[in-house]
Amino acid sequence: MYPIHTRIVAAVSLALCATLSHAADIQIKMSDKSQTDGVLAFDPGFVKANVNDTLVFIPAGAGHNTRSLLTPSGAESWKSPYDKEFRVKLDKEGVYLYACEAHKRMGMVGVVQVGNPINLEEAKAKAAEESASMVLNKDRFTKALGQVQ
Ligand SMILES: [Cu+2]
Repeated sequence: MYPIHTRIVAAVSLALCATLSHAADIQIKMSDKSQTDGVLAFDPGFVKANVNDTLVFIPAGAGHNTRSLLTPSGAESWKSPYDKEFRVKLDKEGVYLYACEAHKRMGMVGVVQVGNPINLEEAKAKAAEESASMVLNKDRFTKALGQVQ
């Protein structure tokens, strides 16, 4: 028989695993060319997530990063190093906009919806402002935001 404290630790670990198993990792590739969306793209460019899920940005080409452009009230902004896998925990509901800093003007941007899109109007306004300075893929934000529901 294991000592009592070992059994308690095991029981607590098990309970913790059961809780955490509801949270998912959602992979987003930072691509030179996406299968579905053309050159210089986050793939997928739109994801719908639940609170406590984690985005995992994965380099699938060189010279990309991810930086938030808009996050819901109370959520932390982020800025990743270039060419590194990067994780973003989503702990507030709402709409998130982000871009690759090197290729924002080429429309290398993405949208995440977490739970209810409580700040959708604000996100649309910010997306329109950012899209105005893009020279390529100008409709990416509009297309991604069109999938919010
Ligand atoms: Cu890039």
